[in-house]
Amino acid sequence: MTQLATKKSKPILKKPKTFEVILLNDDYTTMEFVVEVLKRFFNKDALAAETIMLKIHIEGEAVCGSYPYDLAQSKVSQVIEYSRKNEQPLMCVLRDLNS
Ligand code: TYC
Repeated sequence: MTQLATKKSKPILKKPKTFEVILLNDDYTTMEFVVEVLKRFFNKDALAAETIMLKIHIEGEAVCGSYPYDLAQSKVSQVIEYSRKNEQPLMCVLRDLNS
């Protein structure tokens, strides 16, 4: 059987879009609570959580992680819901890095 030579097309590999999840500083949320959030929702160890919390406290914000859209959005919702349940005004937002 004769085999036709077919030109292999180059696979189109799209870079997965990622979205940064950012925590914002405020004057009322306790430092302990922010450290707990970083460990619980962003899987940070104690040292990383403390370092990120202090960065937010000093600089106003910090990136806690980068995820595909659905996961990033779900982290934002979970952090805000958990904060309100614990009577903390902590704010968490998404940043779109793709444009
Ligand atoms: N600035 C807060 C305080 O002095 C601590 C804090 C840190 C709040 C990080 C929010 O995302 C935050 N109690």
